[in-house]
Amino acid sequence: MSDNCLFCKIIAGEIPSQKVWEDAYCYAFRDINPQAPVHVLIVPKRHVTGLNDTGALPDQELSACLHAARQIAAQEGVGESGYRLLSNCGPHACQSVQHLHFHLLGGKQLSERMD
Ligand code: DGP
Repeated sequence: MSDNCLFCKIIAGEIPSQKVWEDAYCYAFRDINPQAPVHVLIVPKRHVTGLNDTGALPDQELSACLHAARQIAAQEGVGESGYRLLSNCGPHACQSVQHLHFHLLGGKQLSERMD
């Protein structure tokens, strides 16, 4: 856990969240500002700042987030209709929380554009 990290506090239960998934390595909860009918944030429990910092995350813990995404998509009913999984890294991508997280978006037709 990193002091003053919002997502570490959410994982620890110090800040409330709408949990949708938890396993040994990752935690997932609904985004406070949803951009789609399904908008879930999937975060590793270990604090790493973002995609540039995944060298500090054991492979098993990184892959756990991806396996969780597949299962959350099914749980949320978008596994077949489709969903997008993305992670913003750095200022040009508008990363606002410095704890690695994956946005899982679905439940509507998403734009073909990625920007
Ligand atoms: P990003 O911009 O990629 O760093 O995404 C951060 C996301 O975190 C953003 O979509 C809003 C969400 N968020 C920020 N603060 C909170 C919070 O306190 N609770 C929840 N559930 N989501 C939050």
